[in-house]
Amino acid sequence: MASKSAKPESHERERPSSTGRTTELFHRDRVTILGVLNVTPDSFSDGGRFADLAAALAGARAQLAAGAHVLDVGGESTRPGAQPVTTVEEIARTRPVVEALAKELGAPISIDTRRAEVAEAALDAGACIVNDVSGGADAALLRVAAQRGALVILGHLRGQPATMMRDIAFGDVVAEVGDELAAAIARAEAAGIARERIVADPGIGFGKRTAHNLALLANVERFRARLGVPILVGPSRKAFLGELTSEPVPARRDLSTHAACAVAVFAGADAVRVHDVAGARIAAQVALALREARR
Ligand code: HH2
Repeated sequence: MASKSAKPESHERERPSSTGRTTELFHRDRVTILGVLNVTPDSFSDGGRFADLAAALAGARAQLAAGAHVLDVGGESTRPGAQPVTTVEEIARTRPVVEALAKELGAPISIDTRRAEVAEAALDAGACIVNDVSGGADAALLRVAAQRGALVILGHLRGQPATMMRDIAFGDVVAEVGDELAAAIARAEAAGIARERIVADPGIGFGKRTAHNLALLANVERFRARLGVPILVGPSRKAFLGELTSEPVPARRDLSTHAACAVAVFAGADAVRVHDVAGARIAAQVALALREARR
C-alpha cells in the first residue's frame, strides 16, 4: 500500500541469492529504481562523469543514498548513432568498477551490455543482473546468464544502435514490441533462464519515434498482461523528452523524465532506470500511491 511505498528505502542491501528470482528485487509494493552509472566517455548525458574509479564510487554512493535499489553499470554508449567499442575495452571500463562497487557497497549491480564476455566478467566481479538492451540477440550472453543464475533484463531493440533510427516502421507499436519481447523471453527460457528471473523492457528510444515512446510508456499494463514478467522502463533524459519540452540539453531533462516515469508507473511499470534517482523516487512513490488508489 501507499504507506509501504513511502518508507525510506535507501541503503537497502538486497543482492539476490544465486537461486534468486526477480521477485526479490522487483515486487509490487514498490518501484525498483536502477541508478545509471555509465563508465563511458561518450554517453549522451553522463559521458565522462564517472570515468575514474573514485568518481564512479562517489556517484554510486550518492545514488544509493538517494534511494537506488540497483546500480546499472555500462561501458558502451547505445545512444542513436553510437559506434561500438571493442569487447576488451568494454571489459576494461566496467570490470574494475563492478568489482569495487560490489566489494565496497554490497548493493545489487547490473551490467548493461549486449556481449557475453562483458556479462561474464561483470558477473565474476560481483554483478547479479545482466541488462541487455538487445533482448538477448547474442545467444552466448543468455547462456552465460543461465549458467550463473543471473537475473536478466531483456530490452526491445530492432537492429543496432548505430542504425536503429533509420527505417523505423511500426503499425501497432505496443502489440509489435510485445510480440518481439515475448520472442526474446522464449529465447531466454530456451537458453535455460527461468521466467522468474526475467524482466522485460520496451526499449524507450531504441529505434522508436516520439509517438512510439509515448504509446509504450502509457500502455505498460498491456506488456504486464501479455508477458507476465516485471516491466522496466528507461525514459531518462532521452531525446523524445527534449523534443516534447524543447530542451536540447539532456542533463536538463530530469523533470520531464520524472513525469514520464510517473505515468509509466501509474500504467503498471515495476521499475525505472534513471540518472536522477532522488527525483524519480519521489515521482514513483506518488504514482504508485495513485495506482493503488485507483483499484
Ligand atoms: N537505455 C540506455 C541504456 N541502457 N537499459 C535498459 N534496460 N533500458 C533502457 O532504456 C536503456 C538501457 C541508454 O541510455 P544511457 O545509458 O543514459 O545512455 P548511453 O547509451 O549513451 O550510455
